[in-house]
Formats: sequence, structure tokens, C-alpha cells
Amino acid sequence: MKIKSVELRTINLPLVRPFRTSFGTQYDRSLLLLKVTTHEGSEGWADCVAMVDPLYSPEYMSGAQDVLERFLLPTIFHHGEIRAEDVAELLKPFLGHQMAKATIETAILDAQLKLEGVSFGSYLGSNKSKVDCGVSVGIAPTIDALVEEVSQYVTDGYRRIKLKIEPGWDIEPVRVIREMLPNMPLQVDANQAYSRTDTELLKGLDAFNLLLIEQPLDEHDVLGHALLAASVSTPICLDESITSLQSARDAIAMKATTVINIKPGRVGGYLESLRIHDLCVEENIPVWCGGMLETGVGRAANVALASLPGFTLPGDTSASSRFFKRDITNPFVMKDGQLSVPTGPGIGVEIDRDFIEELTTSSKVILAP
Ligand code: OSB
Ligand code: MG
Repeated sequence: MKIKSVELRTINLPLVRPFRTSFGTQYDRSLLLLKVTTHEGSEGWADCVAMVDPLYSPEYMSGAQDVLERFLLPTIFHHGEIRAEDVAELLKPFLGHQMAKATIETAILDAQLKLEGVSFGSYLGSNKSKVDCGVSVGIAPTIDALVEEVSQYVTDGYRRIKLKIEPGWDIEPVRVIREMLPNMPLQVDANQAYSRTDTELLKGLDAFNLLLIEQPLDEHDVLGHALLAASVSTPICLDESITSLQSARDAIAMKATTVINIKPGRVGGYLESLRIHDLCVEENIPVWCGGMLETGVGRAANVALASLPGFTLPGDTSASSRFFKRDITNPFVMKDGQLSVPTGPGIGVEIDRDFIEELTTSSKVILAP
């Protein structure tokens, strides 16, 4: 395949309600969209999951755009004929920037699969047509507000609830929700908000039969997670710390994680995600698909990934309506707590170009030389 041009476009989508985590509050979702156009006549799309600010990870939206424009795209253009399977190796000299790398690899993969008439799901090795949906619930202003929000998600049909926690918002909200929903699969996510000295406090979560505690400590404190895992009975699940196949292998060997959250953006793309999935299957580590407030573009690919056999826990693969009143693709609508895996070629969703135009805050087309 030969790339003709790449469009980089930032859009801003309002959220249906603010989303608060231990690292900040989001009121809207600004994100970078990338479209590749090929000489063969196909188009490929991808979301860049980097947030506007480097609070969840070191990457951030305009930094991702900069590294793409300055280094990643010129390298890809210079290479000439390209396949998605070659992208990671080609971009390896540039350190880090997994989210930016994932964006270009995913868009190329979409264009490639569209040409071949193959869906993301069948390319990746999906073995089901529907995936179970979980929902990530932000830190609420009050316990009453949390109860109301969670009740709505239960009514919607979500099969697993994840509560965001931070110091001062942990035992009490978890206790209240567990009492309200004694049989609901329930887990928590701290986004690195605790430290090694919080072991006793985190042990307090063992009373609530949680599926897992996600990323309680600093992303670099893998040993700290291993020590914590030895002291609490609830499984520890790494998110931010897993940035590659190598880091997944190391964290498993250290017993720092017994469950893994795979986010394609965080690990450099769907191909690396597939390698981590295969490792986890081999190591008997359950995996689930994380989310980054993706639009329908990223959600489509995530739902396909989540339909692989090793994804045995419900992911943060919620319906479009969880975050957005209107999506930029045909919306993902949950039925009986599940989303259907798109079956069309590539990511298999239609882009609403008029709506994207309305949401656009900047756009730029780069022609391959
Ligand atoms: O840690 O999983 C996380 C959102 C943004 C950044 C990090 C995380 C999240 C979520 C929401 O928990 C996941 C989603 O539903 O998209
Ligand atoms: Mg997380």
C-alpha cells in the first residue's frame, strides 16, 4: 500500500457529564483524529487516545500531533510501500510515544483491511460476535450522586461496574455500592493515587469481593505493586504500568499483576495488544479491554479486540451514550449488556463527516512527498 496523504484533525466533543478521576476532571473530550488516504483508493481512520494534558500518561494531544508530524509520518512516507505489520519496527528508533505510534499503525491497518475486505475482528482472531460491557464510573460529588449514577448504569444493563477511587473516596463509596449490588461484578481504579504506605487502607477493600484493584500505585512502582499484591487478597491489575509486551512479561514474572487491562493506545497499537493477549493466555492471566473515552472510531477497534478469546472479563467497552450524546460514527448501542462486534471491512463503522466538521478545532492535510 502507498500512502497519498494524512489528515490530522482535532475535534472537541462535549461529555454527557463531567468525568472525574484521581488525576483530574474532564468536561469534554478533545482528541486527535487521523485519516490516511492511499493510492489504492482506501481510507483508514484512527483516534489518538492521548488526553489534552499529560496526567494519565506522559503523552498529550498536541505532543502526539507534533511527534507524528515531525518524526513518525516522515519516516513512514520515506519508507514508501507500507503494511501495518511493518509500522512498529519502522518507528522503533523513536522512543516512547506509544499513543502516537498506535494512531498511525491503526489507521494504516484500517485502510489495509478495507482494501482486503477483512474486519478488525477477524484479522485479530475474534471468536465471538458480542462482548460484555462494563462501565467506568467517575468520582462523584456525593455518595447520593454516585448511587444515582450507578443505578442508571444498572438499569442500562451494564454487566460490570468500575468505581474510580482516590484517597478520601474509597472504602465508603465501595461499601455503599457493594451493599446496593451484592452480586454485581465490581472493581476499582485508583490511577496511581496511592503509595506503598497505604497498604493497610487498601487491605480494607478485601471485604468487598472486588474483581480487582486497578493501578493503585505509581506507574513506575512495579515492585510496589508486587509487594502490595502479596499483602492484599484482591487481585491487582496494572493499567498505566503496562506499556509494551516486555513490561507485561516483567510485571507478570514479578507477580505485580494477576489481571491485565489492555489499552491499544498505551501499548503502541492493536498488534502489540495482540501479542500481550497471547502472552496472557499462555500465562493464565485474565485480560480485559480498557478505554480512553474513545469516539466510535476507537471504540469499534476496541470492541473487536475485546472479542478475542483471552478477554474473559468485561471491558470498559461501554456504549457511545456513556460519554457522548452524539457519536462521530453510527453509535454503539448496548443490548442486554453487550455490544456487537462490527463485521464490515476494517473498523467497520461509518464516519459522520458533517458532524466531524462541526466539531473540528483544527485540521491539516499532509501530502506524502
Ligand atoms: O484508567 O482506565 C482508566 C479514562 C481515561 C483515562 C484513563 C482511564 C479512563 C477510564 C474510562 O477509566 C474508560 C472508558 O470507559 O473509556
Ligand atoms: Mg485505569
